Amino acid sequence: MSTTTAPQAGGPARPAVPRPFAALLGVLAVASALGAGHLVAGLVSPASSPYLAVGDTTVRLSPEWLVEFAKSTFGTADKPVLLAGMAVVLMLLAAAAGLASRRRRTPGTAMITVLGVLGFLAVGSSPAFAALDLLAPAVSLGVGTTVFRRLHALALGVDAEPDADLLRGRRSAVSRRNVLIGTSGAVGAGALAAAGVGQVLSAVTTGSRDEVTQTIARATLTERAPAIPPTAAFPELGTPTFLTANTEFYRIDTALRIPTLSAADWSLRIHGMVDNEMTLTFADLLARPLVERTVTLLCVSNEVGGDLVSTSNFIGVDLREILLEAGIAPGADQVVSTSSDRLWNAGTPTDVLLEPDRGALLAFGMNGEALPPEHGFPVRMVVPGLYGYVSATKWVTDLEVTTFDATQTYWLQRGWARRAPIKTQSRIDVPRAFGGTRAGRVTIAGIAWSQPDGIGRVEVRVDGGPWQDAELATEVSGDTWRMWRATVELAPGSHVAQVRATDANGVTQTEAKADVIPDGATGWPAIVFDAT
Ligand SMILES: Nc1nc2c(c(=O)[nH]1)N[C@H]1C(S)=C(S)[C@@H](COP(=O)(O)O)O[C@H]1N2
Ligand SMILES: [Mo]
Repeated sequence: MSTTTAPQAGGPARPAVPRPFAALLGVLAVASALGAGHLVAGLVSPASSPYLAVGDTTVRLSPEWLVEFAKSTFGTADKPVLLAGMAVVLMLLAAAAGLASRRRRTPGTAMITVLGVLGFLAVGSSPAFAALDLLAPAVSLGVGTTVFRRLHALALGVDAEPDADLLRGRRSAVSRRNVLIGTSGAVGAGALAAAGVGQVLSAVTTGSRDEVTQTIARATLTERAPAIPPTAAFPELGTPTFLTANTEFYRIDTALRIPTLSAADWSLRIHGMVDNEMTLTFADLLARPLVERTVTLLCVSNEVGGDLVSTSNFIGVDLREILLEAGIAPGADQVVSTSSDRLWNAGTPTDVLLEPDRGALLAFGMNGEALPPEHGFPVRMVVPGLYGYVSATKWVTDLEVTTFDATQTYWLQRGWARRAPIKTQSRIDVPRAFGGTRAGRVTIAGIAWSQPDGIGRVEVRVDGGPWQDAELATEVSGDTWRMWRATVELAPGSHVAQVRATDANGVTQTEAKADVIPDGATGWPAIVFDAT
């Protein structure tokens, strides 16, 4: 059995790689390039895999009609279909590169280099590009050209010594062929193994908190939170800082075990009374306009004077726009949001979510980093102006558009109200309750809130005397708390200070005391303290 091309008449012909081997060389070179690139990307930065980057770039550069066509034809399989299609095209190009190089390796090397450069361009043009991302395409290019050169030399050898092989009775030709087959098999297996290990590593790092934090740092926000002026808070007096540090943010949930879902595995299903059922992945969120909103969150269980209130810059996407895309059917008055562990849900009034100025969010960022696991990583809901139990679902993975009559959510089954807008409230932070202060000029300071319109006035009084206007700190937004302070003249002894807030529309918080259940505590905060 001859595996070689017969020498042509009229002079010593250049040895040529047998056709099947030629095609195989090209395929193996490109496969090892992609495998090695995927491996390095898995170690360094999953999105920098040249193969995936080319796929992402293809999607980004595709016309809208093509993307829509792919989605409607293949549904959620559109990405696997794209990647498989890319693999077929790449392997055909690779085989062509090999076949073009039966005698000289220059044409194949050139084609493989062009593919490598495409990988560089795809990685480099990614919206989330960082310099280290160039490592994977660089390794790809190096491995691809090296494998091609080495295998090509080996394959030429199969043809190069026909006469010597004849002299040695073909045994050497057969073994050369075997060496080539063995080496090819090893290279192919190595390429697959590298790709597989890269895939496993990517799954570990893709969508980790660190990765999401990096993505947030690089992201371009279409709406930025307002700057917080230093005059917005008086932490030096003893009120909270305007933004609450993530580690200080109050925490309320029923979770015994915090769900540990990576952003890569996260998806949100939007279904029920909608025109278009949707499933959004984390990548889908990142592809939307990203907004940052400063919101003060409150728990309905906050007692008058309590500390279940905190403020954060939340980064995410506008929830109203997503609901409009889903198309809410008439009659649907509730959106039920459920966490990934399915152990908790909340029902939010549809009309509130659809208010143009409400600013409801699917949030994944908190003060510039990914949500901490205990605050809902990877994605939670935030609706300014509603208590958490009817709006702020952490680890959210399911939104069902339905009616209040059809579904009773977690806390409603336990006696809490359907509708739970945050009530206008205030709190005295200094002096500390039952604490002491110096007699004479005494500063009383604290916070007040009235979402979404904001605070118009705060008054204090001491020992049942006349109400006195407090000085209001600079307002950041109606969706956040507002600090206030007042100075009073006090003789030594025990005193009672009281506060009451009035909203921007002139409505003063009620004096009537109410328990936290069913829809939030009311009453004027009061503290007792000593002046000495
Ligand atoms: N999955 C889930 N989400 C949840 C809860 C919960 O128990 N489980 N508690 C809610 C309540 S009652 C409040 S007040 C807020 C608190 O959010 P935080 O812990 O980030 O402050 O989350 C809401 N989201
Ligand atoms: Mo809550």
